[in-house]
Amino acid sequence: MFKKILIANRGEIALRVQRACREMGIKAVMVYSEADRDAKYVKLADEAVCIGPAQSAQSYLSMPAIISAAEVTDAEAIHPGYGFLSENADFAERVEQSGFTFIGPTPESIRLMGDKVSAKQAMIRAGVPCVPGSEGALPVDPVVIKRTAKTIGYPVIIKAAGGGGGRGMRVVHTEAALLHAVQTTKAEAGAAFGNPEVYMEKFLQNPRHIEIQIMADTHRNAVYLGERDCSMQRRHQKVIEEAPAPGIPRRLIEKIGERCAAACKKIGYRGAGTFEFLFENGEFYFIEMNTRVQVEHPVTEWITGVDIVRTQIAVAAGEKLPFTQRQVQLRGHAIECRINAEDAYKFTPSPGRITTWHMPGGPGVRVDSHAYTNYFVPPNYDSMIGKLIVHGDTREQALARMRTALAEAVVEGIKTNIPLHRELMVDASFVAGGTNIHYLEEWLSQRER
Ligand code: MV4
Repeated sequence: MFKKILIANRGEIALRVQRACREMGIKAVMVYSEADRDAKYVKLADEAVCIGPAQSAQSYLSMPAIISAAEVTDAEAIHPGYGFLSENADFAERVEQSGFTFIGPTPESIRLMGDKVSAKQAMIRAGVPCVPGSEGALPVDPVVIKRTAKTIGYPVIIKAAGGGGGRGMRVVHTEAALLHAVQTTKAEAGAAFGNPEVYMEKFLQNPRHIEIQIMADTHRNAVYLGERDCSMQRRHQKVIEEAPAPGIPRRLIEKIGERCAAACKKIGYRGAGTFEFLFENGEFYFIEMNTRVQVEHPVTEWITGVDIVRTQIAVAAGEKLPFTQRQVQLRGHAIECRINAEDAYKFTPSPGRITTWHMPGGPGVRVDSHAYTNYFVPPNYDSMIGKLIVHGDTREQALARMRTALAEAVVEGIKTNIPLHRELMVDASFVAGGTNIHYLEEWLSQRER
């Protein structure tokens, strides 16, 4: 096992990885920007290295700064967390070329999945069901583009190969609007991602966003850890996640989960990964794969009993997965509310000094956060400052525990979205379960009037 790991991230996930290291008897090196210098999780680390100014581009996104920090501290491996460099194949490659272990998949896997056209082709070959669409990237011939759309049937969606997570896409309802939409999306994709390639899919109007968590080792083992429902989102930012997904028959999850695990074996995937699906009319359609640990991993940890971050570290060190598919049994229901430093209804960021941070506890309550009373939320990064996760034997019990936990939570000095969560936990449709990806935005727009 590693003796020392460098954590190339900040905030709650940096603390989460640090906790896994401590539990495993591994020394944790924290890198930090000038904006994070005084944070407690930095002081808590075995060693800490300043890697630059507050701007991410010059600190958490600086490959030379991070690799130098690993060299001077003699770390053996680098955990990238989520965001920042976590899905950057060039970074993974430079980490390994510098003699460190990248705690994640190979650069080849990251590259394969980072290009949404090659990811989809790999999944089709591996037997994972995908949204009907173009075979690979769209050609230049307008006749072929129009024929492809006609075959798929309108509405269609044009997506950038280099996009993902909601960036670089355009819905097209009529043939009259098609060619212009393709041209515009190509131009934007070229400018934003350095890759003008686009592809076409049938546009699904009211799907749910269901994702499958997988873990794979370097000994040809891959298992799925159930699913998460991440449909409660606004502008491609998830707000609430839960596991299992309400109302989806177990046999459907098992079928798609087995396909995902088989695909991992086929492409030689290692580490943690997430297959994103749209779910509509009882069918799963693959859209993208994330090659990192995700924000919402705790809901899966709770219903499976698997420590995902610990397992990431173990498989990166060459260990076999410590569980088989049969040993993964789901228990109860977990819900996560993301706590953001923002106005609960206007969504404007609210950085600044937290004067009171009082978090709930008790049975079935977990708080993953680096925040505390007197912590200063810097204005330079994502507004998420923590996650409140609950578990119950049933979804009803989990909901009751979340309501109680949210009632106990007190954050003063900055605005947070806790009031929004309190309202959503008693909303009839959310309580009923199974709302689609548009529900939260529709709910918010009706709330105004
Ligand atoms: C789609 C879609 C409908 N049909 N693809 C948005 C994020 C990116 N991961 C894929 N996205 C979508 N792809 C087809 N063929 C609708 C979305 C989408 C969405 C997906 C998941 C969660 C929230 C979303 C919000 C708007 C649109």
